[in-house]
Amino acid sequence: MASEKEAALSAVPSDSPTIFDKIINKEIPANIVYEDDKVLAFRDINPQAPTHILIIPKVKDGLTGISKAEEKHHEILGQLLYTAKLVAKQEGLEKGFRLVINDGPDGCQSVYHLHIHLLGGRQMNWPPG
Ligand code: D5M
Repeated sequence: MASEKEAALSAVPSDSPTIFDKIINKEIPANIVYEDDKVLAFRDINPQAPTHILIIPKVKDGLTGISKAEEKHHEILGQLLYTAKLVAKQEGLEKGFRLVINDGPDGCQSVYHLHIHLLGGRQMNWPPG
C-alpha cells in the first residue's frame, strides 16, 4: 500500500464521489463509532495512533476540503467539531487528543470529502511532520 503521503500526492482534487460515500451508503464496511443524521465517525483504516477516527459530514455539499468552506457550511462545521469532542469522550481520551484537517496536496489530503482526524491514546509530538 502506498504511504499516506504518496496517496495524497497522487490524489486528484475533485468534487467526485469518494470512498467515503460508499461508507456513508454502507456499500463497504467501516468500523463506525458514531452516527447521526448529519455526521458519521469511523475508525481510520490506516491508524496513526491507538485511537484514529475520521469525522465526516454525510452530505458533502461541495466540502471537498476545509478550504472550500462557505458561510452556508457554518452549522455542519460546528457539528463536526462538536462530534469530535463527543467521540473523544466516548473513546476515553481524558488525557487529551489531537484534531487534524489536511487540506490539498501540501496538506497531505488524499480523500476529497472533508474529514477531521481524531488522534489519541499516545503522546503527540510537535511540530507535526
Ligand atoms: O486522510 C484520508 C484518510 O482516510 C487516511 O488516513 C486513510 C483513510 N481511509 C481511506 N480509505 C478508508 C476506508 N475505506 N476506511 C477508513 N479509512 C479510510 P487524508 O487527510 O485525506 O490524508
